[in-house]
Amino acid sequence: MTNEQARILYTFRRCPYAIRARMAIFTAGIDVELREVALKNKPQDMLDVSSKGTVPVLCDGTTVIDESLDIMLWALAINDPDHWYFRYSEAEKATAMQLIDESDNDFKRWLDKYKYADLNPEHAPEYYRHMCTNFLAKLDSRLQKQPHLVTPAITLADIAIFPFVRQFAMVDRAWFDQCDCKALRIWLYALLELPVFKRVMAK
Ligand SMILES: N[C@@H](CCC(=O)N[C@@H](CS)C(=O)NCC(=O)O)C(=O)O
Repeated sequence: MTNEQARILYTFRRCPYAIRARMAIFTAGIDVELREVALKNKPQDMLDVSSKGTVPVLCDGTTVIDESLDIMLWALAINDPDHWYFRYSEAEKATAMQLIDESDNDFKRWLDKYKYADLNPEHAPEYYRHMCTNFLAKLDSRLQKQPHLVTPAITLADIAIFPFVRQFAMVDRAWFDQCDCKALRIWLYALLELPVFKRVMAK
């Protein structure tokens, strides 16, 4: 994409994928025109550029990026002032990508079941919550050793994963606030205070 072309980001404010993409775009200082999408009534111009019909989608008329992690990497390749990605060693990069992959796939599947436990009556909500905690305990044990997931400072992995942990916490905040994952709680609540997160979530 060239800097001269108008960029559009199709987004949905509460979508964790869109949140992480927007945080990277905002941190990189890239101008985009935000188009808030109703997921039940997706605009045809968005479907014309990306037929899979998920948000976020970034496009500039010629190039389309319709995976949130790719949007983050694209933005940080342009400008990474807080060193979220380009200071990773090869080993850290591999760790980050493995954690994000686990979050986006296995954890996200259980999270959806936990969030919508009433639509998944084969098991009790506590079962789905327990399945989510397998991944959360792994994060917590990393966070007991250092304040962020891959390095002591915030990096891509933290930003890519915390919007999903936020969703988990929101299902039953009272349970989350007293669960064993204390380091995870401290990490999440600190990230929720980030100015870039507040900026992205502002109406
Ligand atoms: N792998 C995609 C997943 C994006 C995704 O699933 N977004 C949800 C909203 S949070 C969506 O658009 N779902 C389509 C729908 O609900 O119709 C990404 O990382 O961008």
